[in-house]
Amino acid sequence: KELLVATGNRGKLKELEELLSGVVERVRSLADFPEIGAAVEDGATFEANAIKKARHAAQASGLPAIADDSGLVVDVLDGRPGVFSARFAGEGAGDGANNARLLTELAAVQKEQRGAAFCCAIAFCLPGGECRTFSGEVRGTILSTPAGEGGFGYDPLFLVPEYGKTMAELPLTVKNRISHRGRAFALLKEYLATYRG
Ligand code: ITT
Repeated sequence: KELLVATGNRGKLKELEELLSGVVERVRSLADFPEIGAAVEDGATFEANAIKKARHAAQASGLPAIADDSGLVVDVLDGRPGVFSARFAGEGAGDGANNARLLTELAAVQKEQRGAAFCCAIAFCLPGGECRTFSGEVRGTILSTPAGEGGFGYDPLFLVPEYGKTMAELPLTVKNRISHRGRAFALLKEYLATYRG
């Protein structure tokens, strides 16, 4: 069985490929389908955006596809940046600029008020258009200075209390076990075990 992973984010792709190893026979990426353009991510929720991306990729490729829409939901920012996490510091902003923006917005916020969650929705779509979504979440605290070289995005600022380490300080296998993406993926995996396509 082949599965297309529809993401342009290299950090996500690496994590999803690791999670999928042994689950599907062959993982394809958008690199194999240069003709597939980006889907418009104008949904109000992670689930809606994940479906937009996966449905577009499945229809254009003729393969079952998954897409991940995820982000950081910060308590004191009333849930921002949420679905806008990739462009918190503006369209095309990189991880560095987004992290800097987060630190600026939280500059006056005390440690106890810096709670946040990483949220992830993974959509699985068939070429015919049928989709399912699976969601996961992990809670943590936003630090004032980055730590760690692993992961991507906001990981260096996201402290996982149970480990006393940031997501960027945890090995990929550990991050995948506890993360929003890992949790959403576990539900997808259960579903795929029963799916006969
Ligand atoms: P695709 O849509 O092509 O998959 P993207 O980077 O645009 O890639 P999103 O719209 O879902 O993806 O944005 C998610 C953003 O949330 C991402 O850019 C990160 O900054 C952040 N994010 C998501 N998961 C994360 C994780 O595991 N660790 C750190 N940051 C994460």
